[in-house]
Amino acid sequence: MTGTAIAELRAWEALDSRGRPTVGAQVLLDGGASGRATVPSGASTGRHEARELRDGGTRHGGYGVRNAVANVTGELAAAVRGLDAANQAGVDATLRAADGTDDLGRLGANAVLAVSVATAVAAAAGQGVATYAAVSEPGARPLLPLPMVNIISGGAHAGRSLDVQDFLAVPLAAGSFAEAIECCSRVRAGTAEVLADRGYAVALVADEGGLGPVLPDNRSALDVLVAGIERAGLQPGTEVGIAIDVAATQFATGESEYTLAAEGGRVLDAAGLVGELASWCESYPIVSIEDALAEDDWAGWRRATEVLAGRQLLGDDLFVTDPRRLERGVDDGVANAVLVKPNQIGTLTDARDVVRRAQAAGYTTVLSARSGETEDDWLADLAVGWRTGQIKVGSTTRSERTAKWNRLLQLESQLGGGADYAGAAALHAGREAVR
Ligand code: 2PG
Ligand code: MG
Repeated sequence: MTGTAIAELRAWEALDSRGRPTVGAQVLLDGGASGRATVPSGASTGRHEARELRDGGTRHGGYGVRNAVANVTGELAAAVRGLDAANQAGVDATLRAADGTDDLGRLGANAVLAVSVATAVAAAAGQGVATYAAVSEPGARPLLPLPMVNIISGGAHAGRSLDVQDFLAVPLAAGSFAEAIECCSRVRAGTAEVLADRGYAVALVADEGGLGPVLPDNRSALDVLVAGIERAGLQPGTEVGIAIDVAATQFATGESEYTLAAEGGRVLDAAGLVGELASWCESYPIVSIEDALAEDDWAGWRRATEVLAGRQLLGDDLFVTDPRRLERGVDDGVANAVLVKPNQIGTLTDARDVVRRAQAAGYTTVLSARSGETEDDWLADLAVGWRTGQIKVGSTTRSERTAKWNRLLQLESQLGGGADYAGAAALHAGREAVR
């Protein structure tokens, strides 16, 4: 009896923020402590992501997760019962072995991740420490991340009203996480005012709480965001930068061919798309570009890395939190930053490994929620404990988004001088080392 040995697993079908089923799991330890977790789900998913198990059929339009739930209480429980929850790597390796497939598609990446996260939460409870502390390296200082906050949404999160999926605010001048969130909240309010003045509807929000106006083209969204920053009384470029998630996989219409449906079906090759992005960078204070090219357009990505250098070039669908794809990127000099989504790879140990490898290679790291989320806040603890430096969880509205911001606000307030705030330096951290 260690007190942190896994005694029992429970699981249930929960709902995510899109109203679709997701897996909830609870890990109970022999000492009486327990931890629970619900897992997120993406909409603009990459082809190389770990595979969620969905039931199919008519229940919940085929999105049910009863089989994944049964796998938690069945095969996965049998595999991890008796293991020490405080040995996350040991539990995660056992979960992976129990599934036996590369993409965790047999028992479901949703089932595996729910157990992996609930194990971390339970281990923290069993040791009487907060989750951020339990997941951090011994002696490492907690680091509050620089947030990038969704202001305007397009793509798969907003009925494809725009081709680019996310237009985000990056608070460059804030001295604390609380100041950073206040700044972004003001930008969102300012942008909503600008849109309302111009006759756009702002009452309905997109999947991640961002505004989802049907604007004439992608540049107009950048114009509106700059106007929103100014309306908030802030200076674009010095106080607030812009990040975009192009999510180009979503509008790739061939190998290295991209069709901007929201711009009258304009077709671009990789060089054309990179040129378009470069021209946006000349007109707007863009500090970070995610998924500039599609997930398998390595040649286009190489070009983007050269042409758009000087900015954070963030791989999401490109790397899918997979150490092997990251390795290829580092070897080929592709991108300079990694978006880290635990459910893309399926276990906390693998996701954390990607953070470590990225940072060792001089790549910056942005921990990210999914467009389908729950009110759970474990992601905030991972950002602080793992010292990712940056976080992206959507906008400052909708409770599944504010749950994460609120946990970070709580941690900053409680930790006081016992934690650092990453600030805008996180956009460049480590990169100088490899230049
Ligand atoms: C992304 C995410 C989060 P989804 O593309 O970065 O914004 O979206 O979860 O739908 O993949
Ligand atoms: Mg993305």
